[in-house]
Amino acid sequence: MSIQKLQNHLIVRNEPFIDQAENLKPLLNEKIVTPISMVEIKSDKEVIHGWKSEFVAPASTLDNCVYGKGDSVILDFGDHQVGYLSINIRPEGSPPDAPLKLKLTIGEMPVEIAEPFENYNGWLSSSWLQEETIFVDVLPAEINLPRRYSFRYVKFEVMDTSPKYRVVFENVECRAVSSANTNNVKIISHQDKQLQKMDEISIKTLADCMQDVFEDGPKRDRRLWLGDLRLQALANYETFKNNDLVKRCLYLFAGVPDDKGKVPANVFVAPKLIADDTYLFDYSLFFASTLHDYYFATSDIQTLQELWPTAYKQVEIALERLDENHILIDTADWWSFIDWQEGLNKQTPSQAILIYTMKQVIRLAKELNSPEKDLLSARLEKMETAAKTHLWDEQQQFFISGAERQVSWASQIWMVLAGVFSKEENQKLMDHLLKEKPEVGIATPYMYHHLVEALLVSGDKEQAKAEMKTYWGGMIQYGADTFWELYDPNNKDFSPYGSHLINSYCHAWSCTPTYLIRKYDL
Ligand code: RAM
Repeated sequence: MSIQKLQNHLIVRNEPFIDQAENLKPLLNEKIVTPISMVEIKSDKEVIHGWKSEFVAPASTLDNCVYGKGDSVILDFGDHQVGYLSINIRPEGSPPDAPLKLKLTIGEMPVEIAEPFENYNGWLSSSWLQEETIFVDVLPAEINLPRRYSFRYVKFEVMDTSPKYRVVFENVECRAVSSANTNNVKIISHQDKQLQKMDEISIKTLADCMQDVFEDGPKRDRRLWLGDLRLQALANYETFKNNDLVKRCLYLFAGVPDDKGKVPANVFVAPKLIADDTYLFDYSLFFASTLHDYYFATSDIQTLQELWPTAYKQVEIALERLDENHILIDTADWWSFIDWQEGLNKQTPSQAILIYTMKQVIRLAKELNSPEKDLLSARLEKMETAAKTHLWDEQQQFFISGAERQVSWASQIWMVLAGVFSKEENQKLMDHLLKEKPEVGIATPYMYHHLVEALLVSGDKEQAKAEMKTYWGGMIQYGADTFWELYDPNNKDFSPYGSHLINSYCHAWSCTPTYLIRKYDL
């Protein structure tokens, strides 16, 4: 995998939109959380990554423990937290005649505590791995760590005190933060306990990702990605209903298009709003899709009117990639995300996403009574026919993608969601997919979400539930407190980044079971 790095990246800032986003900045709710126990991390081949935590003592006994050079303790907060850590440290013995050197390792999963970060060799920056080494000159001390962490476990390792004193840790606390409106969530009590649990964990996942913006992962990348936003917004309408946060995020993207009008795949919000120099064909289109969903969830016509030109522009730019047959041109140098699946050809799933988005944009154009609706409908018809003519392999009964005529799960799933076939034909295609299981499969919960939704729109509720139970249910079985960025039931160490240490274990695009359960009444 390579990364996009653009030179001469021109951004046309829309200050009124940026101000609008600023006005919608949420207040963060705070909650003080304390650890529940001291644990050990033990090797166990049966569990995910080969590490599990084991209870040692209640956390209330921590202030009876004295730690000297080479000693360590691991605290378990009992659940996933996003927030700021503070600790009181008291010396014991002679007056402290040297600074305390303390190392902290902070992890969402036992593996992050057990495997040394020095051994990390993935291609994303190791600076995402959560650790600190602090030197404390004066004791006793109250330490307030400046960074926000995403974690369940914290390890304290005393690197050195002096031969004359040791230390005691007291009042370890996390000031947990989230902008989620928990009061708005309707409690459901599902007869199926597994679905009930899935719903709860999804909601927790979404809440922990809801900060100043909808972050993709509070551990990594801690930023607003369009593909993640679209799914978070859908889950949000069914739960927290923090609709202004969706609106804020839409204005953030609309505030920093490039000189052609294209919105970036993700933005940074500090030190000020900055568009990343990463553009993804599908993610830019999802601006329009997210606006569509927002409008139909809120009826906020004013926002629709203001953001319509930005949404329409994304479709216009996407349409420029069509060849004379109304099929997307597939070149080696274009970027569409779709999934982290190795070797996945993006042409057909991207064509499907364009069709999917155009249908939503046409719906919006009708709401606005905009003249573009007829033009869009005409283009859409041609693209759908083209997909059935050039991308459908009658013999294999599958959509193919790219010059290699690749049959992937992503192509079938997105074509079903795009609705190019009738419901019955879609059902047949999904059955065929699940039976034949083409080799180019699914790598992320993001694509799994689309698999489940494709089953639901083609009318197979039971199969949809079964897939959710093996997939998100699998994460629960391995002790997930929040749903993960990556999970491959057949390769538990999977990471597209070269190491599972850097994976995020509370990730936006994995929060959708609550949407699927509530929206489709599962
Ligand atoms: C990864 C993250 C993020 C996603 C992008 C495309 O960096 O998982 O959530 O949207 O990929």
